[in-house]
Amino acid sequence: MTLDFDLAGYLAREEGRVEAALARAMDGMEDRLSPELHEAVRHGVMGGGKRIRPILCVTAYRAAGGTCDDGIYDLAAALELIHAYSLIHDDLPCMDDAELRRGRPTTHRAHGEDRATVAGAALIPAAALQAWRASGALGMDPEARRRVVATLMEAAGAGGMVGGQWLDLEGEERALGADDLDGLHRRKTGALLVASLIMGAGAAGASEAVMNAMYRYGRAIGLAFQIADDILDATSTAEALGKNPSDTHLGKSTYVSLYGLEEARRKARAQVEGACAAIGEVELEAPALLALARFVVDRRS
Ligand code: GRG
Repeated sequence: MTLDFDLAGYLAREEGRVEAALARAMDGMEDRLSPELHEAVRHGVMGGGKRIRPILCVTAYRAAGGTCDDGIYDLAAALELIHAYSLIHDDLPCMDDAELRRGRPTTHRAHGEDRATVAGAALIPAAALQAWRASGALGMDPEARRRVVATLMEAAGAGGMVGGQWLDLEGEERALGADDLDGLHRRKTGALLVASLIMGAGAAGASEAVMNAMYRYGRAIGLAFQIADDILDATSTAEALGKNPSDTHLGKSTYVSLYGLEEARRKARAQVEGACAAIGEVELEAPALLALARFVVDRRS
């Protein structure tokens, strides 16, 4: 069913619309930040990347019957603001101490550690405000708006990305078992991917069955995404990835160190099949979601 789907064309179109929404978000922050800090924020947000989280959000929205085509991109941009903050902070000297991100110097290398730290922090409330305002502009009722902001903040917080980051730091130089590795990545990487789908489908007023399918799809592609990330870190180059491979040097347990390359690839494919099955079970006509699930493991960066 996905064979005829023009994923490259779809990604190019969607990326363009996400970029426009992010540019609007950056303009909206300009009068509240000094020019230097605004530049650091822009460096972290506008520096490329696949934009997979907002693209999943708008794709889930449309698959669930959403029709307000422009406004959904402003809601989806809130996910990318959280993602951008996490990358800025993850690259800091006290974290991964990375030089390169998306083929350019990391935010702290380009703008200094103090500005990068504050720029990342500024993006967290900015994302919550972005989600609140965009959900209002979409005409969502107050309870649905509250849920959409709570979904984003819960995924970003201690039970999600930040909690996963801490487990990741604690796990350095230790050999983690399968359950610990899954638990860590369901929080660190998976939670925001799940939130992308739930926010998009929720904004469309999806039924409980569809929300449930989106949740299962998101959980599966979340793990597949991280397995693919570990495989790329082990097999690719800084030039192709736009960042330096770092897992070995940081002493991290990965799906490759735990299972080996071939088994890790098999596990990623199995998660993709599970994700597609979840969509099939509720009979959603969503070729873009099926194609995106495969993209998560076939991507080159
Ligand atoms: C509070 C100091 C402090 C640090 C916390 C929250 C956090 C920093 C880090 C979260 C960890 C993290 C960066 C998770 C995401 C991991 C991941 C797979 C990133 C790559 O995402 P892609 O491939 O990147 O979507 P692009 O560049 O395409 O957007």
